[in-house]
Amino acid sequence: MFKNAIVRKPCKALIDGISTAQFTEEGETPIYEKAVEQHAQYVKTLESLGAKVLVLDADERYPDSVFTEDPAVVMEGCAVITNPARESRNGEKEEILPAIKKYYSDDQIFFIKSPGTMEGGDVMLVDKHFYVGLSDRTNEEGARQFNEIVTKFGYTSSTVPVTEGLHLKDFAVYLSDNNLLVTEVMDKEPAFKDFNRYVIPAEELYAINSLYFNGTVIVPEGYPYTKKLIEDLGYPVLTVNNDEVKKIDGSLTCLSLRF
Ligand code: CIR
Repeated sequence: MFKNAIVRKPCKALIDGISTAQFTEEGETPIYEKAVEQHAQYVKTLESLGAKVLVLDADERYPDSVFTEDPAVVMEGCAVITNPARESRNGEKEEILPAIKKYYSDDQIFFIKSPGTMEGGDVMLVDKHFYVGLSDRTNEEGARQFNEIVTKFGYTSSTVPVTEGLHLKDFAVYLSDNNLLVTEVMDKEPAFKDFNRYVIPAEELYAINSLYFNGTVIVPEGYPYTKKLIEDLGYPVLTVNNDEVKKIDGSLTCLSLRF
């Protein structure tokens, strides 16, 4: 069960967030007011599922700071402050630290150090095993340091290549009970061969990043195939409109740290 979540309010500078238009048309920029409303809905949804949510103030210095999943990875017993690869995001690691310190003591907090890079969007936990995506944002050295840290706390980790875009969890997401949502490419990934894999069609790519939270799955609004598939698997489903951060490559898991 997740008891806590850490989120950060969207800032006005959100319109300058990094975007490869992975999920939208080139040139679309988020509308700040709408992003604020959608974010508040996201927080309410987590609260309705039993989370106590720490809502951090917007930070105008970091356009992408709404994506609290990336500058840290949290688990039972330990937190890892990552080293975001893009310069415009790297300082987010300092800004998330005080929030992490509210829940973890100094001897439970570890740091990925240069030349290692990592972002939480590349880190997928399945029971006590972490799959770490090697991507533009997370490198071998970051994954090596991460492995060294988490093994001390009873976890294991292995790496998976990310070849289709930003982060691992844009292309493979674990729900529970061995169920994994995947792209066609990730369906063929040897590391995932023993999962019950559900291929999400390209037109619903964005909905792969659905969020399993305390027995319920939160699905982005507007993806009927994925919603039905998850319902048919027996999960209660809630939907959240995430259209504004989608324009800057942000998905549902990106918006929180959960533990
Ligand atoms: C970025 O490019 O870093 C942001 N615009 C999107 C980050 C999304 N985060 C995530 O998938 N965990």
